[in-house]
Amino acid sequence: MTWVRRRESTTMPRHHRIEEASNRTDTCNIVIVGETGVGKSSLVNLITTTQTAPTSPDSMGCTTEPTVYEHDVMTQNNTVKVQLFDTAGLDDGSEGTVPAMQAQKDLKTLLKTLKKNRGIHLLIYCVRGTRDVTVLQRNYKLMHSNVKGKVPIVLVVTGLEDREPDMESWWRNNTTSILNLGMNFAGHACITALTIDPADADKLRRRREQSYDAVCSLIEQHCPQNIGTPRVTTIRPARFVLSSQISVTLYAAEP
Ligand SMILES: Nc1nc2c(ncn2[C@@H]2O[C@H](COP(=O)(O)OP(=O)(O)OP(=O)(O)O)[C@@H](O)[C@H]2O)c(=O)[nH]1
Ligand SMILES: [Mg+2]
Repeated sequence: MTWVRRRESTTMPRHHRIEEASNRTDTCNIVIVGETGVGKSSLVNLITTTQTAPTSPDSMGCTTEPTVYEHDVMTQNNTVKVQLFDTAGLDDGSEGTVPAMQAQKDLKTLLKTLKKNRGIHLLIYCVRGTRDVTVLQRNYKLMHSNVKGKVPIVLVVTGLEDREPDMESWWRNNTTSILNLGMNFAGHACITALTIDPADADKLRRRREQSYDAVCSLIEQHCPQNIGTPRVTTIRPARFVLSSQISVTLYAAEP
């Protein structure tokens, strides 16, 4: 498996890096969108089984500009080469690190750049399971108006590590409200994106594993299967148990 974070470059302006990524013909382009602090960057780390995307509990906003992460997602039947576009939180207000208007403008520019080049294959709307569903409508409308039904939008609900009887019960309890609010998702995953450490209980580990599988399955279902070929095919690693060692291995594989 190879893992590459697009590195910051002092010589190439940011829009060129996104432009370059948007021109790649061999990847599935996935854009992750949502409010500040809902777990967008943690979701990147869940998918890539690394801690490379910076995360923070700070309500002021951690991700300040669109950042692209390249990864081979291994599913049960396939390997899908993806570019994950992590974005700034949409609801920072005017006080946050990235004011709401700027975050919306950056998102619009990113989506436009991708559309003009190789396209967007999947939009992930990342939300926190503790929030009332009525507040999800505003950003859903924003995303929908940007892609006009041409790109599947899937919902990823984070923060469900303690949800009983299971994480999926969030969806069962909220499906009707979501439909009544006019939100139509092509798929969903109810997850925890919490980082696991060796001292965590088995239940949390299992839920994190389920979360990984659910998100990879969403990607497999919604990304075209015939984009490019995997760089290297490996046996799925023993994730979470040896996460720090795996990070080292992944970085060692960087070209
Ligand atoms: N309990 C819990 N915490 C989570 C989960 N996912 C993320 N977090 C925590 O929430 C905080 C914010 O996570 P980030 O991944 O930085 O959120 P973000 O959406 O990228 O935030 P911005 O970049 O600021 O927009 C961090 O402290 C994470 O550890 C989850 O599923 N459950
Ligand atoms: Mg972030």
